[in-house]
Amino acid sequence: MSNQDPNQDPNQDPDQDHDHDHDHPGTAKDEGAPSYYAILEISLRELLIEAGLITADEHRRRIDILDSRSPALGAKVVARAWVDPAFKKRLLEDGSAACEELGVTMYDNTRLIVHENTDRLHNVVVCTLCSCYPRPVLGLPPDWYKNKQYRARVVKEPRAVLKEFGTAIPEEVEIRVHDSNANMRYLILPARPAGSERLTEAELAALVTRDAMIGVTTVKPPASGGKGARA
Ligand SMILES: [Co+2]
Repeated sequence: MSNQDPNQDPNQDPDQDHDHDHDHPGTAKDEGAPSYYAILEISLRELLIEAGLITADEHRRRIDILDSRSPALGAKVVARAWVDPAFKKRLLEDGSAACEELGVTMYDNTRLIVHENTDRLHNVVVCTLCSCYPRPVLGLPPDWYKNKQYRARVVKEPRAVLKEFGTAIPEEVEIRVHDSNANMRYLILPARPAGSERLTEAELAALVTRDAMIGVTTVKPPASGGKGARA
């Protein structure tokens, strides 16, 4: 442990980095005592149930729906669009309806809009205001998506921000930034990588990452070229 001497830095959080050989009331670490936010959540939930605004069962079912969402769903949608041109057309016309076709329900009454990345256009998603995100198809947003730096900078200097993600977009490729809101959520349909021609739909889905569906990265060609790759 660094900072053995608590007098070294008077501004340092006294709980941060010293030896815990004494008790902090209410902050027991090993017993798994609830955090401030956990207590807040429990209090609010119990009040809502007590007031008859929600039932405990409704709450539990809602949490189950949220927990069931992950980038695997979005990847499934992307892979289907890559192998099925008719589905891709429907997806670009009405993202919500096309996802529902694959059993991905839009439980939160948001409209899903899908934008396709091509060799002339690169799309990227942000919520400049807060953290609106296509949760039905991707689950919870990553921390950086909610970060103020990302939200402020990607609209002003998208090319530079993408570069920081390791994504170099050629100058001749236009970049469009899509600002999500309470009603409209965006999913990016990444370009299908070269060398993936003979992969199965499931193998294609395995290539698709969360970040590629937000638009901060691209989908990389299959490792070692994949079994269907050209030499
Ligand atoms: Co928002």
